[in-house]
Amino acid sequence: MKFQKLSVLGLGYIGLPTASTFATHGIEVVGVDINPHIIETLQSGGLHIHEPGLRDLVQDAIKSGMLRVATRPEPADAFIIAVPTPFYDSDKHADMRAVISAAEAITPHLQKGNLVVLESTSPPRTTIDLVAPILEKSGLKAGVDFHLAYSPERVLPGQILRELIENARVVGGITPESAQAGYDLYKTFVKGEVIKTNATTAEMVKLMENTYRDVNIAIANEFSRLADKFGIDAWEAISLANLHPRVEILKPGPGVGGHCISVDPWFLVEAAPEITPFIRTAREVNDSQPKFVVDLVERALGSLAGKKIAALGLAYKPNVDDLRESPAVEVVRLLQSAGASVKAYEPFALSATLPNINAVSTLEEALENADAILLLVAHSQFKAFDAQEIVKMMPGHIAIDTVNGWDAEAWEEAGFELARLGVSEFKV
Ligand code: SAJ
Repeated sequence: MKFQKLSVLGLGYIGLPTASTFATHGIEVVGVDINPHIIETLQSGGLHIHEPGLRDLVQDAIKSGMLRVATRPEPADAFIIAVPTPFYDSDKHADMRAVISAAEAITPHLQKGNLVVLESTSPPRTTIDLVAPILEKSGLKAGVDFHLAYSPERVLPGQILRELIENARVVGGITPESAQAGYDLYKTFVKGEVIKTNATTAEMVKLMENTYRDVNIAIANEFSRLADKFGIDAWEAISLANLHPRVEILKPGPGVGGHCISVDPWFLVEAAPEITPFIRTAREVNDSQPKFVVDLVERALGSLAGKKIAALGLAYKPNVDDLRESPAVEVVRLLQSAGASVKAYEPFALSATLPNINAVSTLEEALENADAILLLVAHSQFKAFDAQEIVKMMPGHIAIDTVNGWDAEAWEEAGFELARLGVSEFKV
């Protein structure tokens, strides 16, 4: 199938790079977002999200005339839905309202022979049970009059533009013809393999990938607790275990954040709670890791009440500016509730404001008067710290490393007492 015009609904971390990449590969693209502020920002040459290389790509696409942005969709050969599917906070139910609205916005424009692809991470069977019936209100039949497919994005924030083109891509159709139509669309720019399957399998693939990672991080976190209890160094033990040819343990840390891995496993638990106790437990282990870190800090400091702590990093992982679902933010909040006074320094997001968090804009400010320095994110610039310099910048001599970012000998030589996650030195 040949595509001349495409409409991408949702211009966020996935939709905008996808729309721009299609536009720079010869397809006329209308990028749609319901948020007029985003449309105005893009039209005036700005960008509402941070991703290396994205600004240039978007500008090239807009200047070439192949990418236009608008608040409503218009008729096209194909439609891609790339809107967020977050969770309701309290009961962990998927919030599918944006997917429903996007499908409803496409329906009046749907024509015979069109292709619709859902990319948003969704519970199993969403394409068939939720999206198809909405689109069929057009009077056209899914899989007969128009093609319908699910294709998950699998790109890593920070490397989206490269991974979008190079990663293998799964396209699941509600019929083999729909899968083929999706294949033809993504082959416009995907250099990795494009594999055809059915829609529900493709939905499950995405959820299984992120759940696999979540449970593997949970076991690493549990190992860090066991190491602490039995007086060994978890990092050393993990690296020794990983010498085994069939073992690859991930890294412990203050918890799992971001809008993907800390969220996606809940789609499976919500869809089938009675047969997913393991996935649920892994989520709970990772969600309780910030509390474990706070206990570690308390042991290192004796007590938390009135203590001044410089917290380094608020992002959900190293070298990104994304603070969503960040365990570092949770650690800071828990420390404050326990009576500590925390100054947080996040060099990747200096202008971010978070309710009730005292984010400072320089390292000096974070460290003045501090009793302890707490490493929460393994940003390269934090790992490169010279302990001899840091010791001169703060009155306290306690350092806590939750990400194995600092060399114990160097920090102890500089005069610090170093507590490390997964290394038992401060007994309960
Ligand atoms: N983390 C650990 N220990 C580790 C690895 C990660 O504690 O050994 C933590 C990180 O610090 C972070 C969280 O896990 O808080 C997630 O980080 P990540 O780098 O593992 O993944 P994301 O969330 O940035 O991106 C993931 C990717 N999925 C997989 O690797 C299976 C990406 O390919 C997906 O496209 C993305 O989720 C998504 O959008 O779903």
